[in-house]
Amino acid sequence: MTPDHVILAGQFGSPYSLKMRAVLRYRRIPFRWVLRDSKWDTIPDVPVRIIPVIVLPEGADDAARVMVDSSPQIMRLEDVYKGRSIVPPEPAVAFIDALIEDFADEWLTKPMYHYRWAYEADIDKAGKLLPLSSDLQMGAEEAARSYDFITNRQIGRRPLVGSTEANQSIIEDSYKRVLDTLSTSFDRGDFLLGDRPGRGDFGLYGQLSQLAGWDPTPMSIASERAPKVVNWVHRLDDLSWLEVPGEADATNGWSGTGDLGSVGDLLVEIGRTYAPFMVANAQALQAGSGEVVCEIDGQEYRQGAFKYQGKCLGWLREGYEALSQADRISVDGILSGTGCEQLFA
Ligand SMILES: N[C@@H](CCC(=O)N[C@@H](CS)C(=O)NCC(=O)O)C(=O)O
Repeated sequence: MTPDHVILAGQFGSPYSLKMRAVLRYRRIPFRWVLRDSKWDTIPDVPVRIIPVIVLPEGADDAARVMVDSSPQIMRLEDVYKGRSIVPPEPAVAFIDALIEDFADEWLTKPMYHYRWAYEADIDKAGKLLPLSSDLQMGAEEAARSYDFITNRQIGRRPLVGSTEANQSIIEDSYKRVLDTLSTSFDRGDFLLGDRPGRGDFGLYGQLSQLAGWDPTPMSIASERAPKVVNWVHRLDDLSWLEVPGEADATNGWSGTGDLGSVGDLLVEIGRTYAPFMVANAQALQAGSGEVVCEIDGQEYRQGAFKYQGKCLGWLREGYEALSQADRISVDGILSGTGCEQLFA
């Protein structure tokens, strides 16, 4: 069957799936959501079995019609579909946006995974709910088997993303600071980089859809500490209603490079956590060492080296190198004093 629209195969408990669903809705790209691994899932095979999967319509010009990994999916959709872009036209602003997106995808996912698989109530909810996406008619015995399978597997994977007792306060404190800095941003405006959402907004939304909207422990922290963030998450889920000016419009809705004050604190958080981690991870990969050890917030942080995150930093560095000299000077000015400089040193 050849779809004449995009297919997005994902699940409700998957931050990256909801991120991509929000992007498609906001961009008004016709798509069909398919519950991955359910009886309705007949999408073609993918080389790496992760979610979400995007299947582009026939005629979308090459072999890579079936894709995983949300950031490349976003950029592919930008190529194929015009209008309501989520990439700011000014290269320096677009660069900062891409950095925020990567922070959300590669760092904020640590609190997301950690809270879900470290706390009793969260484990229990996830163990009961996640398996039902594949089969609502699942019987009690199979549900119990699936509960054991998924909770054991996911808890066993905690160290892979750094969710250990030793790292616990680093990860949890970072989540709380993200809630605080976003609350302050929403005192001033609706989105991070102007009057319209960018890649960074959607990256944050993906992880926060779970943290602030699904998993009991981080959800209660969010409603206590950051009600504006909870409301923002509800908004981001479907922004198809939001009218935005066209790209060619001089008042296109995006902040300029001189006007990024509202993300200053977030960049400091990125420089405090994600930056030392990503740099140490790249060094560990290069040295062929299995372990990342770095200092975050004056404490030692350890986890296994992660190949995909090495690639992510490589892409960011390529983006940095590709900036014109004038744009690089603007980016350097924005990042100066945030701790993010070390990513491109
Ligand atoms: N970098 C990917 C990450 C996607 C990902 O890690 N998906 C997870 C679930 S949210 C997954 O499918 N894991 C496979 C598994 O748990 O077996 C993206 O940006 O979409």
